[in-house]
Parts: sequence; structure tokens; C-alpha cells
Amino acid sequence: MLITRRAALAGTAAAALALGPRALFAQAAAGPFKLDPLPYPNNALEPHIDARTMEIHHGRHHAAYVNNLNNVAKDHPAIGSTPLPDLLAKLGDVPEAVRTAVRNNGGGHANHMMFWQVMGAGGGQPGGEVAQAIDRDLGGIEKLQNDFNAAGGRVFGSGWVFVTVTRDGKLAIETKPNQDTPLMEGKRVLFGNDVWEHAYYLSYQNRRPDYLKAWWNVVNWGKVGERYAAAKAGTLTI
Ligand code: MN3
Repeated sequence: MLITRRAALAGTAAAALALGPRALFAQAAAGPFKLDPLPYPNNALEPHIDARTMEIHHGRHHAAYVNNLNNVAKDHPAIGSTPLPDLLAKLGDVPEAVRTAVRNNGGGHANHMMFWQVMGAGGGQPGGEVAQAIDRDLGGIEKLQNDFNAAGGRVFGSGWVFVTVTRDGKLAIETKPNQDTPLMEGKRVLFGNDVWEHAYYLSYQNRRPDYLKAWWNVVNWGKVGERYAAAKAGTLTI
């Protein structure tokens, strides 16, 4: 029996290794919450964000939020069956014993899903309706970048800087500590930047302003435009 079981375990491990580290991780993350693969290779955002940072940030930090959330959901099945934006907008309904865990890990999961999406190789400039909204509400792209970078620089310790979007398309800059998100107030996020040190330390060390400035080179404006249209249509979730 022991030999059979050990052989079976060895077989499972060998199969997982053959599939690579992602398969190993997917096994660890079993549960209602999933870590989607990055929509581009780890090195796609170089030289602005290095491959190793992306690998650790996605494969370890984001993965940990997903795992922690799945662990909470094991004992609280309702958490796993509630759409994440609803869960975050109604943290008061979450049992008190796990509320902080859901806030931190659910917020972290939502924030990072958004973050990977709004980046990509290529850079460029905003266009169409979202460009008009940036001019109208945020004083143009240059002022947006300056104000967003300044706000991100003022976040003490770990947190995020966001541009939020209302159902009628109005934009605003907002910051949050830790893994909090405007989703916790029922708002919607157009895009945001992660100013936790894990997002930039390997390349930038303490130079957060340099990271904030360089980050604009990897904003996927096509995706941001899609998110803007979705917000106005009422279909933007995370
Ligand atoms: Mn992060």
C-alpha cells in the first residue's frame, strides 16, 4: 500500500514537473479563485519592468493572494461563489473572522488581474473617447501623468494609484493603501499602478518616482480604451 501510494505520488510529481512550474502552481491553487497566466511573456515589458520582477510578482505575490483566498473559501463556500467585485463592495457581509483576509487577498487578486491587463509591450498614446475623457476630466495626458505620478509617490509604504471611471465616463485619480481598491466603494477602476516595492525593487530599488515615470511606457492604451467602453456599458467588473 505504502509503495503503491508513494509510486502514485512520484508519478503525479513527475507529470507536474514535465508540465513546468505553472502546472505545479495550478495544482496548489485549487479552488474557486484562479491565477490566469500573464497575457504576455515575463520579459515583454523590458526594459521598463524586468522579467524577474514580473515572474516573482505574478508567480509568487499574486499567486499567494489567490492561494490565501482559496484557503478562506474552503471554510466559507459563499466567499467562493460570490463574484469578486460584489465580495469587495460588501466586505461588511463577510464573516468578521476572515474579513481582513478577504480584504487583503481579494483586493490583491482584483488589483493584480487589472494590473496585468492594462500593461503590454508597445506603449503609445490614448485615443478615441478615453483620450477625450482624459482631456476633459484630468487636464490632458501630460497633466494626468504628472498628477498620477505625484499621487503614487505620496503613497506611504505599500499601495496603489488608480484612475477610476464612473458609469457616465467621468475619470478621477485616487490612491489606496495596502491592497485596497475603489471596488470596495462600489466604484470601477479604469487602470492603476502598483507602488508596492515588490513591483519595482529589483530594477529601481528606492527610486519609486523613476518606476512611476517609466511605467507609462508599458500602458496598453488599447486595453484601457476597451475598459473605458465597458465602464460606460456597465460591463466592467475588475
Ligand atoms: Mn503587487
